[in-house]
Amino acid sequence: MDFPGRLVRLLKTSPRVVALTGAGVSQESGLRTFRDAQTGLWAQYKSEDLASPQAFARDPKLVWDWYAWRREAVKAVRPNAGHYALAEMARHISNFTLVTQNVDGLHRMAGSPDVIELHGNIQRVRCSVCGEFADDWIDDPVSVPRCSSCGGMLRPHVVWFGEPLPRPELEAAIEASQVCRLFFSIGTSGVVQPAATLAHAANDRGAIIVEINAEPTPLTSTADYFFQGKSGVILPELVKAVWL
Ligand code: BV8
Ligand code: ZN
Repeated sequence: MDFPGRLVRLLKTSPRVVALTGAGVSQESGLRTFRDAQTGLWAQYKSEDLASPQAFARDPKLVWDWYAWRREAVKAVRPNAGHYALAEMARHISNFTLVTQNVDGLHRMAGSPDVIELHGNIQRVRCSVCGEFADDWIDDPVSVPRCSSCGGMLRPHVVWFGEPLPRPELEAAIEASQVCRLFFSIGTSGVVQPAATLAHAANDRGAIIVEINAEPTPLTSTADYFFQGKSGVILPELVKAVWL
């Protein structure tokens, strides 16, 4: 695959780089994206309706089981070449910040230990009352497992719609986006806020915007470069073109 010389030369100079990823980067690992997440018994629910404090208040067991189902789906897959290529980029670029909207933990598994998980991590569980993390719990068919400290219901350590993002992670992502020279937006439809503002924060300060996505998004008209296709194919090609 050919890449514009200007982009390759820029990457060789090891500029400050931010990469924001979404569900599309995990699609080639066999995980459904958010927009086409609902299959089988969950098909009758909109993701946004299950991923909210209101849904948990209304039917905690339904929401708990949905996350248990997704947790098993994540356990059954492995990172793909796109995840590994981003981990490789971090080895070549001194100031590389990887930010993800994904809760699947696949970036960590691919060797990106300092990935900023803006929306949490589905493998982690905490108490919905006292906030204490639980490393293990007893799943039973009728009720949501309880916190061993206060007896409150356990919940996934993810950010639900209507809930604020964790401040340290959000601030770190905004700061990095405001000073980067190159901003990659990869496998995200760019509709969920405030994550979708990061590319614009970078663009407003003159950064070069590179979008890699299977289809155009609201960001495409702003991007300096748009590579349409699969991130698990394009990212390894880019790494090869620049550093190998
Ligand atoms: C908040 C965790 C306030 C849970 C998630 C302003 C305007 C409008 C609405 C809002 C606004 N501000 C806030 C809102 C509301 C809301 C929001 O943005 N709604 C959207 C739907 C309009 N935002 C919130 O509620 C946020 N909280 O605002 O709190 C507040 C503040 C202070 C105090 C109190 C309250 C919280 C947002 C986070 C929600 N949690 N996930 C869980 O996972 O269960 S969001 C979840 O959905 C994911 O994490 C991800 O962020 C998002 C899905 O988006 P993508 O990752 O982009 O995935 P998608 O499927 O959409 O697209 C995939 C793309 O990949 C596609 O384009 C496809 O073409 C492409 N693709 C597919 N395969 C490939 C590929 N590309 C490359 N290669 C491939 N192989
Ligand atoms: Zn508790």
